[in-house]
Amino acid sequence: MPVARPESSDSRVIAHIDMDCFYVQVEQRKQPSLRGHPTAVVQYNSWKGGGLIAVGYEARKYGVKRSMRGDEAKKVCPDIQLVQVPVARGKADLSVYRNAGSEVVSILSSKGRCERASIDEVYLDLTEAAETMLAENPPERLESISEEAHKSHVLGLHLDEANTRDCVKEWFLGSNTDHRDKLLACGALIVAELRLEVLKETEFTCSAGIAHNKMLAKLASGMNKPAQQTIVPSSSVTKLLESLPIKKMKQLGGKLGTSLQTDLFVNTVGDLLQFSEEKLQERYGINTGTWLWNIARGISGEEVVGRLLPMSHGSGKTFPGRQALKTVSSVQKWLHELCEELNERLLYDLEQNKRIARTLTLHASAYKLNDSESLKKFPSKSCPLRYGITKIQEDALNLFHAGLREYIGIYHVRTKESKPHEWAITGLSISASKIVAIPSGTHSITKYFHSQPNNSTYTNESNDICTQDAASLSSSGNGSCLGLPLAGPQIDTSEDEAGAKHDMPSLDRDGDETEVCKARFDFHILKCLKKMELKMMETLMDTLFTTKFANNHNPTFVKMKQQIEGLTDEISFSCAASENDLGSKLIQSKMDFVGPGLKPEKQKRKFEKEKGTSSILRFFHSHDSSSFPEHAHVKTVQENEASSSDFQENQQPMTGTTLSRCNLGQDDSRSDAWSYKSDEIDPAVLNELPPEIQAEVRASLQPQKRANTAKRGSSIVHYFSPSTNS
Ligand code: DCP
Repeated sequence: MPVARPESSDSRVIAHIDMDCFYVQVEQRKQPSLRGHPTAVVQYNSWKGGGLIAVGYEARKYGVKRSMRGDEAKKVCPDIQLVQVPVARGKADLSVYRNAGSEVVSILSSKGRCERASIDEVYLDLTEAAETMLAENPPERLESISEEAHKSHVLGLHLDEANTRDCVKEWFLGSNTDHRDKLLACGALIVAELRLEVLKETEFTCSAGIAHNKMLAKLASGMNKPAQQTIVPSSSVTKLLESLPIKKMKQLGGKLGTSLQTDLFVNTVGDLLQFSEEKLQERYGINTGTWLWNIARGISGEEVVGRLLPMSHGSGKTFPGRQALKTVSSVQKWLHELCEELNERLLYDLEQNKRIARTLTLHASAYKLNDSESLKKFPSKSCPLRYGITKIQEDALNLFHAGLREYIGIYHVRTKESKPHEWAITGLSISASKIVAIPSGTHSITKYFHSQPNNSTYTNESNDICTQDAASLSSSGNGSCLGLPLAGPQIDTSEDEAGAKHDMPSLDRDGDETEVCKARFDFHILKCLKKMELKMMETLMDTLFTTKFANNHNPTFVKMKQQIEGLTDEISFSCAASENDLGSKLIQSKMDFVGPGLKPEKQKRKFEKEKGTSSILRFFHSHDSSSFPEHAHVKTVQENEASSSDFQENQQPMTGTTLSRCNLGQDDSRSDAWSYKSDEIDPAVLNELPPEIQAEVRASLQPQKRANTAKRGSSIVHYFSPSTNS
């Protein structure tokens, strides 16, 4: 099967720049007395001198390695200076390194498309700059090359030991080299200059690889460190890959590399040459097979993506050994800390770069005690990101609960405090992704919102939290308006790509923004409740079809089917209408719900609740229990109890018609027809619901735990139930 294959005669000029022992250099710049001394940076945890995370080159000469602990490093190098990584909120604070990396990026990005690949690595596409140099000022016309370029390593060059410098100079200036080599030579001259500039401006040294693609450039940048650069002419590629251990290749360090070693007896990248593309595709799939075939030949079409800023922000912490977290309250405490850091970075990004993140994700690692399934991974959970520290903390905790429910099963969670050692969390991280720029040319968020349709319909209300300047939100602030409202900003990366510095967003403190924020918030809630309704209608329909009376000759079945279809249409229509008419319609509906004497928060909740449930309520209003077929009945509390011995607490008898057991089934086994799985529901929808509702919906939608679910008194059922809709 043909797959687009990148040109093997690639003429791009790509550089990979990697900072040398980066954290150590940052610490040495902070404390110049450390310069020239063997130095390492250790994690804040001081057990056995702390784990080494960066080792300076002077210390490496003594055999100090990153895997060592401080005490061990002291043994092999008694003079070593161990510097602790900065700590904030009880965890490593990497902001000083991150900011130092940004300094470097802003220098490197001056010469071509720049991709920040990690905290201390950058790819540059220098093709245009190299072509221009070759056209206007080719190396062969130069009389000499810079000292830094002179020190370059040119792979495949047959160096005469005595005249290495002459050989390199000849390669750069020689007029007989091929066109692609000349382009690389231009690229290498540019990179040498850039590295010197980085040194001058930041005091950091870096190493570089210059090649015709990212893969080769990355390989080369690590070959001669520190403070050197390596060039990969295309004629040297076969030899380079011939002896390169397969696991050293990017993306082959894991399972795929192991499979190549054990299944195909491939030990070096060059060994892959013996396999046809078809054979590799057969074994590893079309794309991977072709990718392997290409890398064996040094071919890679991967582009340098113009990106100076990180694609996501994250804050995490590990809790090894006895530090593992075993209670929800300890998890909550740490989540609060992690969220505070994340929040600071989000606000900084907003201020500095006018960017907003849209997705919040929680990752955790965990283990279960006394459980044969303990290899099960703790599921990662995401939801739309709402700005404001309290919102982020609240959402993070909800995500954790959602993950925990899935990880150990909902009923165990319910009894969590009575069985504190059932699970243990060994790592927690919270990240913000899907980061987009507020459109360029928009100098303030207010103006951005003003430019959205219908903004003129919003009225002023100056005492809302949303009137806070986003730029001035502190870590304890409540910028809840900023996340939800930003529906669909157009991404414009032109400013970023050019490396231009953004103005600080200057938010006007006028009430319009408040109203826009609120209206969009309400719209968002409405939309997600509508989506819930649609899902529930689907479920009702599915359930209806599983009943005994599900045939088109049964008038009850036909009537109910029509009603569900009617309601579904109505919901769909109202969804579309509200989407098309965000603004006055929403504000008006909201105002309609505002009752005298209610506090704004309560008013909002009331509004959200009533708006979201109306159709479903109507459905249940129109179907009291007597309208169901005779054999459709509610399972009794006693029956439920018989099947729920593991759930003893927080239970109340189930009363009345419940949504979680909408009881269209005709006997006990059929009443299990409610088989909706929580993972079939768009998590984005669930996660946007008020937390108490989310919990109940998730609980209600666990098919295997149905019996237990039905017994809870304060359930989603009651929320939607006509009798408890207050
Ligand atoms: N780092 C870390 N934990 C790790 C690996 C790295 O905290 N397990 C940090 C410290 C490093 C920085 O990331 O300084 C960059 O990592 P590199 O792997 O690029 O290594 P160095 O820059 O330290 O050294 P080198 O010169 O070999 O690239």
